Amino acid sequence: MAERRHATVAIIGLPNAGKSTLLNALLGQKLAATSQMPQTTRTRVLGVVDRGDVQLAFLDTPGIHLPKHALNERMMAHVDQALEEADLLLWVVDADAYLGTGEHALAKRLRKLERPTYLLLNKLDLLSKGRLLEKIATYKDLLPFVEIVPVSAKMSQNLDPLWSILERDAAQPGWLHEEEIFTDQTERTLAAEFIREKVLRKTREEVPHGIAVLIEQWVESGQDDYPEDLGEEGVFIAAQILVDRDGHRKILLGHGGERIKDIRQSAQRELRKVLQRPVRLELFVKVDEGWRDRPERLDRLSI
Ligand SMILES: Nc1nc2c(ncn2[C@@H]2O[C@H](COP(=O)(O)OP(=O)(O)OP(=O)(O)O)[C@@H](O)[C@H]2O)c(=O)[nH]1
Ligand SMILES: [Mg+2]
Repeated sequence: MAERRHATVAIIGLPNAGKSTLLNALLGQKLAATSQMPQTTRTRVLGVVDRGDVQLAFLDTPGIHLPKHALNERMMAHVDQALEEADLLLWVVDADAYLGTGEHALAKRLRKLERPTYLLLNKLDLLSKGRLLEKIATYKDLLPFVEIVPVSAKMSQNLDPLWSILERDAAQPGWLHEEEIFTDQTERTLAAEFIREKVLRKTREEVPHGIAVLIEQWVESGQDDYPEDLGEEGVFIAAQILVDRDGHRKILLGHGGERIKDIRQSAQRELRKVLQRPVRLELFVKVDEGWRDRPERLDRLSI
């Protein structure tokens, strides 16, 4: 039998490039919230895949941006930590967008780091062959990339070459994580993240950046206060959605409470799938001005 090997692989890049979509595609399971809003991911999310003798531990990270609040500083600290821990770096770019100053700044940083870096030209499904070739030419001299791989995270396209490359290059001896461990996300964290995802998908503009979700109650069947009509083996979840100001609360509630109802229903559906049991969800919207700059709040949110 061949010796076991592993690699910790950080998925990095600018906001909205498709990093979390890629993590979910690689895991074959939804672990990370994704949305069209930049700055969706706020922490590091671990997803482990064992392939034969090789264990690949992926770290999804927040999109790199200039921090305006303590929240964003913590997000960037998660990126720093992932860069430090990783053996290999997957730099995901939105190949349908222009290469700009953000990419140049990141390239400069990575050049100093001297870590094996792979460029993933994501959103391949949106590009013609001609444009893809142009993009490769535009990006290839940014850094001495080990490989450049065009992929579509959303459509799970062209992931096989990526797997082969990672299996080839994972060089650390042994395995880092136990066989049955595939993530560091708890059910509660996943629930909070997917509730936030639904808010991001159903609101626009500045509202989503000022939102956080706190799980207030988590009641399993058999415990006091469990709603018996939920059936056996279900879970009752009450969550608070924090907003930065009263105007945002009104937007979230919507006319006659229509929007929050819609958010609650789609989050409840998603949580049933993720937790694989009956779920009843209650949501409360609470104004907590300036929470993004209060360390104790950020601690409580585990950001
Ligand atoms: N067409 C297309 N869209 C994609 C692809 N991958 C991701 N997207 C979309 O791009 C948007 C951003 O995806 P995310 O995975 O949330 O991006 P991210 O890099 O994790 O973003 P942050 O967490 O904000 O840094 C979402 O609307 C995705 O559906 C792809 O391969 N093709
Ligand atoms: Mg993300």
